[in-house]
Order: sequence, then C-alpha cells, then structure tokens
Amino acid sequence: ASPWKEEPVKKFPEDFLFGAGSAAYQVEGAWDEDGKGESIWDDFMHNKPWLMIAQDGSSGDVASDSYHNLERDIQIIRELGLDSYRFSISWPRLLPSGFPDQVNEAAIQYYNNLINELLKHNIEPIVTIYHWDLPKSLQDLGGWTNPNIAQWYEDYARIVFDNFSNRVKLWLTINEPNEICYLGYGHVLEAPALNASGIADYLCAKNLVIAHARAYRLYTSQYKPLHGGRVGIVFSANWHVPLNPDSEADKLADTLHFQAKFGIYANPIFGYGGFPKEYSERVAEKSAAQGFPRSRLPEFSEEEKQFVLGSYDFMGVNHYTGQLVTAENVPEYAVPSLLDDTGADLITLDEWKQSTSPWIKWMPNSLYNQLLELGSLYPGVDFYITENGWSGSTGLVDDDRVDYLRSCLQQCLDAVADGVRLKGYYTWSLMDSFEWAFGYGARFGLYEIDFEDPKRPHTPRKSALVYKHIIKTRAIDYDYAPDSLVMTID
Ligand code: PNW
Repeated sequence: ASPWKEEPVKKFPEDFLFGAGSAAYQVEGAWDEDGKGESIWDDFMHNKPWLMIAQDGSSGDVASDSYHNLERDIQIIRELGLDSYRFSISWPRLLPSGFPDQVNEAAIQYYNNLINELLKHNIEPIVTIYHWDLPKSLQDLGGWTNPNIAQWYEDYARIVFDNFSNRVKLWLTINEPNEICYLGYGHVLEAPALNASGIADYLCAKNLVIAHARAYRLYTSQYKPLHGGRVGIVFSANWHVPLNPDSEADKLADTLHFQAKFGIYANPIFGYGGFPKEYSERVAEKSAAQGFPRSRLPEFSEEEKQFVLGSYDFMGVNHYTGQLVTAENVPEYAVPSLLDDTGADLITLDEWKQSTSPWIKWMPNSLYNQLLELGSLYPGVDFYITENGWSGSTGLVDDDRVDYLRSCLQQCLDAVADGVRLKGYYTWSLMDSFEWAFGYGARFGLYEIDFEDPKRPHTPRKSALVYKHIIKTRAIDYDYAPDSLVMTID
C-alpha cells in the first residue's frame, strides 16, 4: 500500500520519456572483433587485474554480448514498452586508432542497425558519445590530462554526427566527468587508474569541459540547423547535506565537497563560468601552502570561459544515493589530493539499506532533494535522469529494486509537481552487464543475463514487469503485482 494513497493520483506527462540505459564496454563484448581498437578498459582488465575490486579475473571481453545480440536487445526494449533507449558508442570501435584516419565500417553498421531498429519501433535513441572507453592510443598521449584531447574528442564527435545525426536527436556528450577524472585519474577505481589526485583529476576536469563544449558548438553550428536535435552532458549527483546543519564547518565542507565532485564540471557550463569560486580559492590557498608555484586547479582564460559557458540544451543527471558531509574527524587524506582539498568526510547511516554495490545505500528522498537543489541552482534548465537504479544479485524476484524504482519515480513525480523541468527518466540498467571494477557481482538489470552460458540468455525480473506497467499507465500503482514473470511485446 502506498504512503501517498491519500493524495490525488499523479500521472507522468504524456511526453515524459521512460527509458533504460547501457554503456558500450559494459554490454557489447566483441572487444577485439571487426577491427575494434583497444580501449583503456580493455587495458585495465587485461593488464592490471589486481586493481579490480571483484578480484575474479573477469572483464568486458564478452560482457552481455550485445554486439552479437541486437535482436535480443530490441526484443526486450520492445517488451518493456520503453519510449527511449540510452546506449553509448565505443570510440575505439568507431575509430580504432583514436583518430579519424581510419573509420571502422563494421562499427557504423552495428550502430546503424541498432538506431534503425529502434526507430522502426518508435523508440527514441539517446546516445552517449563517450562512456569511459577511451582509445588506449590516446591514453598513451596523456588521455584527458592532455589539452589536445578537446580537439581529438571534437574530431571523434564529428564522425559520430556525420553518420548518425540524421536519425539521433538526443545526444549526451560525456558520461560522468567526476567518475572519469576523479575515479580514473585521481584514484585507481577506474581506468586509467592514474592515482594522481589533486593534479591529474583537475587537469582532466578543465580539458573535459572544453571537449564537451567543442562538441556542443560543433553540433549547434553544423548539425542542429539540419536536424534540430539537442545536446547535453551527464553528471553524477549524489545528494549531500551537512551532518550537523548548525555547524558552519560542516556547511562549508558540504559546499566544497559538492563543488569538487559536481560544481567543477557543472559551473563552467551551467553556472557563472569557470570553476566555482569557493573551491578555486580553497585549492589556490592549499597549493600555495604546499609550495606549488600556482594553483593545482587550472584557470580558464576569459575566452575559454565564454566558450564553455552555456554549452548545453539540457542536463543529464545520474543519481543513486547520497551522504552526510562533515568537517569533524576527517581522515588523514593524501597530500595533495581532491579529498584533502575539500576537508570533508562522508557519512552514511546504518539504517539505510545497503545494495550490492558498496557505494550505493538507499538514502531516503535523495533523488527528490537532489532534483530540487538542481532546479533551484539552474532555473530554466531541462533535466533528464539519465541513470538511476538498484544493484542486487542474481535472482528474478527483485523486490528491493521494485521498491527503489517506485520510490524514485514517485520522487520524480513530486519534483515535477514542485516545478522541476524533468523531461525523462532512464533506469539503470536494461540488463545485467559488466559493472566495471565490480565485475559481474553487482546486478543492475531489469533483465537477468546468465554470464556462464555462451549464449547469454536473458530473463525478465519482477522489476521489468513493474516498470512496464508504470510506463503503460504512466502512473505508479503500488498494489500492482504481476501474476507471472512473462514478458511479451504488446
Ligand atoms: C555509473 N559513485 O557509475 C556509470 O555511469 C554506469 O556505467 C555504472 O554501471 C553505474 O553508475 C552503476 O555503477 C558510477 O561512486 C560509479 O558515486 C560510481 C559513482 C557514481 C556512478
């Protein structure tokens, strides 16, 4: 029974997009087939397996094998009745050398088939141009720490737009800058596992927002007049509140932490331009005290600032959880590092339900709170929830995921009622896939995939039927219970 039963029934607007998502490295497999080049994730899994959290020698070499199972993917997307499907294009599959000197026809064919099948069934593709699988050849040149990457990324984006923008109208330039820069260059959790926080993550941040802006401006000047699509970027946003709301120190830690993980990417594009003021001052002070001749956080020239500012049609938000932020009893972080620069520690409560992913706990109302904060920070901006989901384990009766899904969609409805311009919601994920450093242990799928079976058979979970019912009725019925776990195309 619903805690909201007493309220009038609320429906999602007819044009609200319900979707589900995936990412190339997590589902495609075929890691070295048909001319695909090597990515930094191929390199991470093959050559640095000790860095994996799962420690099981797994990789995305085959993953959900979507490269060979296009019909299956279309079948389940249609069964669910999705309005839209989010997938990413693999840069090294399309451009094996990383550069446009060779364009891989097999890649164009695969993505063409996918896009055409979706459109044939009236399903809107939303395409992530970059979801973490950088060509290894470009990493060898410094990857996202090399300012030239802004040009390389634009060159890649041009090939993508040339081939697909006559049919794809919704574009996401880059998935989760914070996870790319902080977890990949500042940490060892993600490729390229550079572990140079306080330096490399900040270089990455500046180069990445400029790369995004180049692709945005390219699209807007050369493709939008022909095709009229829209381009955004995807940020991860964890809800955050000061542990002690009366403590000035906790409030400052909360502000600086949110700027370090979110603001350094969002402010240059959606805010007042450049890196956020408080955080820039903090890193400049720390850098000086540490003996650096200038701030470790790079500056934007006035021209760069203006180029990046306003380079969006909408904001994509990936949201899973949240934390309480405090300045008390902060651990001794490495110096220099992003965490040391924030001076913050993150707390979660034992009473919050734990998912299979160590970093995801169910913090009540975090999505609603996050949407309201973003709505007031960036008034007039259109938002899409581009990822939200619950990780469990194998098994088809996924009641925790059902509860989380209903709750999060309710929070979306409440945010829309309160004026947030939320245009769509994409659950993460369509099917079980390779969960990066966590391997195949953390399952996010509406569909279960059997990774032991070379055919990668798929089975709908209870959440798939519940989501289908929500999409069809455009409302959340808390009493709906499917009589069987059978999915068919309506
Ligand atoms: C996202 N964090 O990653 C990615 O976009 C997906 O590819 C991934 O499968 C999904 O979340 C589930 O893990 C994140 O630490 C990784 O806050 C880490 C964080 C957030 C998002």
